[in-house]
Amino acid sequence: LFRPERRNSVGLDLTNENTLRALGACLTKPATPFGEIHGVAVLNPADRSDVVGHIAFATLQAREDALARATRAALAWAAVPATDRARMLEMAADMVERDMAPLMGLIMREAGKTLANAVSEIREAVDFLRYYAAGIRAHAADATVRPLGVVTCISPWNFPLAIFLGQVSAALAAGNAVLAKPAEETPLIARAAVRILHDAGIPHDALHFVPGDGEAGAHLVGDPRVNAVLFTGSTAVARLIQKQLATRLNPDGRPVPLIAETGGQNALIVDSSALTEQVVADVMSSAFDSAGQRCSALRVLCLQDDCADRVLAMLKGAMREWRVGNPAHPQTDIGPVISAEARAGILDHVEAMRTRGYPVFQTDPTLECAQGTFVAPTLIEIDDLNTLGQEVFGPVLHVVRYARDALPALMKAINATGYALTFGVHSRVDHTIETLTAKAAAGNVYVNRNLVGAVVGVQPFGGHGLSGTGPKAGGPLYLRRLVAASSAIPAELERA
Ligand code: TXE
Repeated sequence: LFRPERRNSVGLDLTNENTLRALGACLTKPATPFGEIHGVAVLNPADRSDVVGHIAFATLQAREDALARATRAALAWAAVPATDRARMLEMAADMVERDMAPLMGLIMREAGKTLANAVSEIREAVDFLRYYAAGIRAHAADATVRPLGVVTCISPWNFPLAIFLGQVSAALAAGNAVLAKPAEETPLIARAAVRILHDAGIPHDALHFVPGDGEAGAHLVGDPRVNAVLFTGSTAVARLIQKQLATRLNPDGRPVPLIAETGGQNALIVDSSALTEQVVADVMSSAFDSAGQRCSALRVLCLQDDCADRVLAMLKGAMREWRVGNPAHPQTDIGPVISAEARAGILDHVEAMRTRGYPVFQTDPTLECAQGTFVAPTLIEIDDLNTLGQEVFGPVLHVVRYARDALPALMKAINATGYALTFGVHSRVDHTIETLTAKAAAGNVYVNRNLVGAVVGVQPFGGHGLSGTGPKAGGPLYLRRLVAASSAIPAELERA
């Protein structure tokens, strides 16, 4: 019940020999790494001896060239009819689907994702491409929809294909020239995505691949030729970007738009009427899937005191069942965290909490984990949400018990973290569900199910406060923020 392969919806039959053979070919360590041997080596987080490929970071001069060329190309790209832009993005979606197996292998090796996670990420990427293509096609006849100019896209490593392509495809669909800076941890999958977009017809001058670190990101944000920034990553960097853009105006007189999607201290409230098995299955996937490296992931599980022992006993059993290990093994449930630094930060937090006297429960990783940056699923019992502090981006779940009459105070404390991304409630009492969901500040609220991210076109995703700013990804307002004159987009979409 609690293991993902028994309930995954990716449609891959892991008992089918042909499927496994095709996957095996993608995951085997090749004799020579992916791409040319030039630049910095990118290592597989599950096995640091596996060099996935090399990347040459863009120099200052290369970034300046990209800025100049994108600025010159912006007008020409804006003049390409929206239907043609849409067609190119749809062709790219077809190509991503065609290249699913090698892309999957690359995501698994570069980002340490499991098979199920890699497949669902590719599906999400394809959905983003088609969704924004359809979005701009719907306004193709409207000449008042004018692009902004040059858009910088800065993406993270935790969805190295889906978030990267989501940002880039939206900016391109809206007719903007794009500077795409992927996370330094996952540049190879981004490079593969950019090649696909170029092969699908997007001109090289309209889409520039600019790999680099935070300094490169700051350069691409700070340049006055940049007319909008799309960012997903940490709250701290989002703040820096906000400051950089604070005093700038676009030629249309409006502030330079920033769409930022950052982290969360996402909570789930479980009352004693909830179905324990369902709660545990949802908690497992919300807190530990992708090794907890999702902005939507569950961080704080709030259990009503009279059901807490029952839920915790079953939860610990489920945690023991999940296999932590190399994603190349099809039975693996949890892969590594992205880097040694990330692992050290997560373990420091766990040790600090242990030292402060909070009970810690942790499962044992398998032996193969010695090769990579793994963290076993961890549960920390706390007594107060004030002890939480900053988001811990890994498979670490905090648990707090509450008494029924303390529910309003608990909801207040959840909102008071300042983050507002996802929130969930598990209950079979309508009144409880209605009261809590009405009070939750979170951008995305879930009832009797797991906490997840975007379902493109169905469940737009995003938060506010410390969790981000701007319209939700995969929703109708996202494109609107990327054009200068947006009055053409119907008001009913604004309210959607
Ligand atoms: O993020 P950074 P990191 C959170 C999570 C994680 C923490 C740190 O809590 O532990 O952030 O992760 C680029 N100007 N999330 O260090 O530094 C950087 O190169 C412009 C949540 O990876 O924010 C990368 O491309 N850009 C999360 C991107 O920003 C800058 C996903 C993200 O890096 C920059 C990832 C600067 N000054 C981390 N500094 C989510 N919301 O899902 C860095 N970058």
